[in-house]
Amino acid sequence: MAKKREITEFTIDPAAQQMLIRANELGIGTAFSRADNMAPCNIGAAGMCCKQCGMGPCRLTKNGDVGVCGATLETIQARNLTRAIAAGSAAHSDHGRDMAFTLKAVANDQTDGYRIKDVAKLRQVAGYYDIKVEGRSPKEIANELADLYIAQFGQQRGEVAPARRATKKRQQLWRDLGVIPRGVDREVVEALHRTHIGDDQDYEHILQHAIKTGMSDGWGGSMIATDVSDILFGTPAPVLGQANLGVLKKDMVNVVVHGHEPTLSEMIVAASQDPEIIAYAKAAGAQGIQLSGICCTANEILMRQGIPAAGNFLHQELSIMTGSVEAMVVDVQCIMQALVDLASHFHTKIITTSPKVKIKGATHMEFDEHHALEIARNILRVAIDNYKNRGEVQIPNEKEDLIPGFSHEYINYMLGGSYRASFRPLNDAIMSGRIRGVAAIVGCNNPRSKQDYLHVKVVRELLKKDVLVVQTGCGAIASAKLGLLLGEAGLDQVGAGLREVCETVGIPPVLHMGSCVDNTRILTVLTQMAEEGGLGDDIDQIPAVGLAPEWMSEKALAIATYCVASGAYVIFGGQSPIGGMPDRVDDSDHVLKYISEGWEKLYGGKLEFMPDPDEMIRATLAHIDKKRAALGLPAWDPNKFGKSGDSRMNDLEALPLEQRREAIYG
Ligand code: SF4
Ligand code: MSK
Repeated sequence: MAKKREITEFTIDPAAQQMLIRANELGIGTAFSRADNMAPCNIGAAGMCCKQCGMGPCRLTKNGDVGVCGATLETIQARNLTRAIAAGSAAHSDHGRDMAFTLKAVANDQTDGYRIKDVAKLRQVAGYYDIKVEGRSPKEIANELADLYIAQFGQQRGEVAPARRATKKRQQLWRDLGVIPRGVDREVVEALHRTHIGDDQDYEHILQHAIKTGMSDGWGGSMIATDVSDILFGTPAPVLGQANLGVLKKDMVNVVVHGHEPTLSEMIVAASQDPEIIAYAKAAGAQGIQLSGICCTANEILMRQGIPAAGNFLHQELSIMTGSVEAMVVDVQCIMQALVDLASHFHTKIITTSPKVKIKGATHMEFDEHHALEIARNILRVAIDNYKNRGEVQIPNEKEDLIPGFSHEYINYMLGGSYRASFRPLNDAIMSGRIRGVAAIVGCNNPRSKQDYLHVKVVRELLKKDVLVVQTGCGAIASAKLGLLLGEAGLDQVGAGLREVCETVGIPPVLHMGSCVDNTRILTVLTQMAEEGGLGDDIDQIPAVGLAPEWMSEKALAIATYCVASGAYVIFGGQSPIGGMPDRVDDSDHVLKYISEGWEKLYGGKLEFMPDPDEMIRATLAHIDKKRAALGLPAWDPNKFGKSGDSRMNDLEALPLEQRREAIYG
């Protein structure tokens, strides 16, 4: 029987703890309690079970075991991992496909609420593909770009177009290894074909296709999703936002948007500002409409519009538990089926909107980009009509300010300004050792670990060691809830060199770069850093590491795979899905070793799983230092910097006038 955890072991967030106490009082289960009640299957968790055909399921627990068909453990593990990567790539990429179709509809005046908001980004992206921009209207350019992007999904031969945005060296490596995706759908379909009973049975060969499939996400569907979102809704730049359950309002109609695609949520934002809808809410007795987000939908509207985030993945149930949410509007991905049953204890309406996602018991109001604004208004009217049904409300006070919106374009601009925007200052700061390296700390929450604990522990420790942190997805919201995404609040917790850079440029030490599809922004930053010079000529030479301390989704595995293919060292926390078992000493770690040492030899990047956060931190710093040494950069010295900029001014101001003069003029 698994051990039952105390509430303080479920989460470090006091707002979440308060809601979990309420759940206990009301006798309502949550993902946290269900995780305790559901002991994971050891065999499945270690990737040692195959149910690919009706001769199985086959469980390979003892040395030398093979499946009924003769499949070995490494074949089964490689197949399981590849299928997960294919599912994750499919999810992200389908999101990208829908965005491309929306762009096509906007270009042809077939929508009622969208417009091309960022023409500069449209022209920039068109330029990557030699789409003519001079003398053409934005809609003409968008139409051609939409056609090109839609074609990437069904393309059968050649190379997906966004792959040409990688460094020349990386492109050549991929070509030599035969892993540039031909088309997004083709690679996902082939992954499923190869892993069917009786197909590809050489684990290294299967995993080569896993790389190609993951790349169809990162250098395909996800990159397309990010580009089109920026073109239609604006490239993010810093805005002031707030995060945690305290953003819900007692006297307003609370509508929580949850999922991933910004197409509907952006329209709900627009509709919520419609005077007619506001008047409708006031007529219902509320002060207005309070919109907030959960998961990556939260990130999308937070970084573009400053709409507050009610929380990350594990806050979806807890927000309903406040009793203050009139409607939770969901689209795709990371939506718990448990929401409907949980909502039945309160007055909350769960509204599904995607033609791909229905949940028994939820209200379905299908989204159609051609009539998006009207559908958004109708959804808000349903929420407003539900305001009168509220029962007892208990909203935690916790909320923190944050500054999200650090797109790669903005990072480039902030480092050099409009006339000399460049990654040069960042590269210089790394080369000098003011910044030791960069860590991208991304990904989900997982109720099998303590919510936010691993994220925040790793972030805090790396900041102290002068590592600049960039974040996306639910990890970014974890740091936001603790105030790490707000300049001054975070700066007293960082190393002296990093602090100097943050003070000089005027940035927080943790940069929020968007949702989980926006991990492609990190690829772009790393590529541009490599092209800027001084840090080698490809991503695998940059002192940088990617971490997903609390991962849980198949999308996270797809992200890890395309990052490895791009040259990054990726560390996942928690359980490895191909961990093997101590009883099986023969071949249970072949796949684990291959995605680390084997992939590193081929791509310069590797994927490893480490449940212990201290080990994650040690491995991250060791990798960064190894890359610094390989580049011939000075070893990181914690005492070398920190006596210029604001901190020097503060020290000087503390001195008596004569001594201050002496210190300045000698
Ligand atoms: Fe068993 Fe082979 Fe069928 Fe898998 S494919 S379930 S190992 S018989
Ligand atoms: S929402 S995939 S829990 S980051 Fe993108 Fe969060 Fe992970 Fe879903």
